[in-house]
Amino acid sequence: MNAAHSVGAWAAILTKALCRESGRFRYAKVGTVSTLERDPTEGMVRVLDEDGGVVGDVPDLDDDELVEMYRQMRLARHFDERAVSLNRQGRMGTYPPMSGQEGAQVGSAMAMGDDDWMIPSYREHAAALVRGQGLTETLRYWMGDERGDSPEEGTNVFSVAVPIASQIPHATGMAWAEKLQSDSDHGAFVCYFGDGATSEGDFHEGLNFAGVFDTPNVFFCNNNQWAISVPRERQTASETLAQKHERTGSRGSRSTGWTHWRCTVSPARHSRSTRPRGRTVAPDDDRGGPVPVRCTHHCRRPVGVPHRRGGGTVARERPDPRLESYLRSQGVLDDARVEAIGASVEDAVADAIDEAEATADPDPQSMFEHVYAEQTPELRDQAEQFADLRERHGDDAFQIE
Ligand SMILES: Cc1ncc(C[n+]2csc(CCOP(=O)(O)OP(=O)(O)O)c2C)c(N)n1
Ligand SMILES: [Mg+2]
Repeated sequence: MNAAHSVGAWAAILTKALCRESGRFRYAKVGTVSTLERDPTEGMVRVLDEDGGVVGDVPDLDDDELVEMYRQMRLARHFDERAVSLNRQGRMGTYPPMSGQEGAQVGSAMAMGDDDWMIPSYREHAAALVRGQGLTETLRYWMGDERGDSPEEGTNVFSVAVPIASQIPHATGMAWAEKLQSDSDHGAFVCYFGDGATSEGDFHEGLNFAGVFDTPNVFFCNNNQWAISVPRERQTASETLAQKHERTGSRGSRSTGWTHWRCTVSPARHSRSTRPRGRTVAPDDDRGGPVPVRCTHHCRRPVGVPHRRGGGTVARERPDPRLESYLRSQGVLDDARVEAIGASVEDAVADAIDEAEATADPDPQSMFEHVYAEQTPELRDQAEQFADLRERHGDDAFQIE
């Protein structure tokens, strides 16, 4: 078992432990470690060793929370594997896998309170799941049905953002709007993005604005070490990604209980031999953070459409075995319970796939309805042209073989 296990599982636990205080995010300024330049043991805070033995302070989370975290990570991983398989079988379109990042996603999402908002990129399936976004909806979305991107009322999950970093100014704007309505009682707006997003103008603008207006944001950088095929060390000359935050005047919360979590992560060190070496968060060392490592391709395109493989396809590490070992050693999990969790996870995903595939396709015309509240003249023209083409050639002419 290698260090990537600590990465996922303890990213989840420590992320949650660090971020939450009385059900709300609290200030925890964390940073990054450059992937190649730093000693991987520097500043390392470890809780468990490879075999699940305790080597640090175990965060104060009760057994039920830890088991739920374990279950959610297994569910997310199984969902991811099935989704990739559906894609390979031509049953689903593009799909961005998140295997290797489920620890950071599950931990951070479990740290959120009911009134917090999650503003995702395109890869936060596990975090959205924790927030209550249905697996069926996530599948529908990646099958090309926009209705899958309309989470139920109360889940507080914002739309998927495919344009890199575009969700960051949105998150800042949402938080600012909320703050203008109530300066005292509101949740945090937790915005997820990748390491590559920190090279975008939207990232700097969004964070600058958040600093100036002291908005209730948490910026959560899931540094999986790659922007498609470009490794972290070639994306920026900045020693750390966290440094990019510092000029925005990041600071802690005022009186409301929410805070800014300037979170940029990357304790996972990616060695040339593809053996990632992990480290986890230290609340007081001002460095570290959740530690995802992308364990598979950037995304899965429809069958027949090649995608440059790029890097990041490290061994398919799982975040849950170390946590499982620990929970077994505490008498919290045993074979029967682990098996039951595995079976329930498989059933849940199988049911979601059945349901998603049984859902009638949306009206193709509806794709013109989701961009603006009111259609622009250009979109109206396109919608009319499309309707005309459908009438003349039939919908079968638009099917992708
Ligand atoms: C504005 C914009 N530019 C380029 C792209 C093409 N693109 C899709 S994913 C990606 C890399 C993003 O990397 P990162 O932010 O690290 O997120 P990850 O995919 O690793 O989660 C790029 C450049 C895009 N979607 N949007
Ligand atoms: Mg990335």
